[in-house]
Amino acid sequence: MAFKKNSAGQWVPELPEYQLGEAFGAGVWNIGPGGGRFAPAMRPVLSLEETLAHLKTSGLTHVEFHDTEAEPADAEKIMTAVNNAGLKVSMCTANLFKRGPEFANGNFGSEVEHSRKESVRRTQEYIRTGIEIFNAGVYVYWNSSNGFGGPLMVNYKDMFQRTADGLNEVVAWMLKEYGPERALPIAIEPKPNEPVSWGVPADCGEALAIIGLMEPEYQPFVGTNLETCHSLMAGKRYAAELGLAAAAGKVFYVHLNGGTGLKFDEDLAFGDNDFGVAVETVYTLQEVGYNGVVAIDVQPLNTDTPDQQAASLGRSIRNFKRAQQICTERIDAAKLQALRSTANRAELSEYFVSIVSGK
Ligand SMILES: [Mn+2]
Repeated sequence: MAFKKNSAGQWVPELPEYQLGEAFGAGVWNIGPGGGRFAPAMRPVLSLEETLAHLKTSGLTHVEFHDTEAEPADAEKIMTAVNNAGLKVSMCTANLFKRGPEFANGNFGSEVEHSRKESVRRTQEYIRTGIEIFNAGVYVYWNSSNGFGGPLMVNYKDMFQRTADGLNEVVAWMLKEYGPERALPIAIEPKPNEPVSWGVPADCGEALAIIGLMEPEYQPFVGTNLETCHSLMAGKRYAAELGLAAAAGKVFYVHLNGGTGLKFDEDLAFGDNDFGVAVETVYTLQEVGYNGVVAIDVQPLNTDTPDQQAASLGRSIRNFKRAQQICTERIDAAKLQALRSTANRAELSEYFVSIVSGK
């Protein structure tokens, strides 16, 4: 994983190329005991080896880490366990939200200088780990605490520019240390709220706008990691968000899951709640030519038992493959495009439901 120059002389990421549906990734945080403010813990805490074994048997090929779960100092030992489990690291990400009190003020865009500096330092440290030890495919910057909580709590103009400047600083350092040939693609994962009331960037458009505020020479090294549930929370249609990122050449990675509307980050299994959305998502990934790892960011259900640690992940993969089979067997691309080009919305709706229902 790194960057190469295209025919126009621009740096573009060399994403790992798989057949869509061949490589699936998930975080070590996607299984575990559960529990929280409103739910009891239902499952035992697993060792790293047990976690990796569950991921492998559930159909995952790749694993993801926060620096809080896989500290840079432990990374070599953890990589041995990953190799032993027959997995690869597709993504790593620094925790810029819960790691310490400095991140309660936000991260790259914070008004507090110490928070900004720590964000850059932690990000650089984990990009180094991703390149030198994990051989990761992508580094994700989830906005998390970046944003604001209420009226005039930040200078809005400065907050957006500072977020871009933090990314500038990270990319400048990365290129100096490793050069474009070894640089780790950085994917911004937007989310409109939770943990902060107003997350920045909130959606794909804001993520692309922040990339547009970066120094032109650094922009090619930053793209997006769009998540289904985050898009829903922002009132957006996930597949359309994917289309926007693809039009800008910025689909560096994806996080699939499910939700039920303008609510909280439910992280439901992909396809469980709205299978039509799953079919649309898989078809859109095909249309935009996504060939990277399909990463799934879902949580177990509150009632899942100890032997169902990874049930949501396994079901997400099966739902993805079900949707993929439907796309292959039932969608006639030429017919779909003909209906689109005549703007026949009645026939388009009839066609889509017949595809999903098989009737
Ligand atoms: Mn989520």
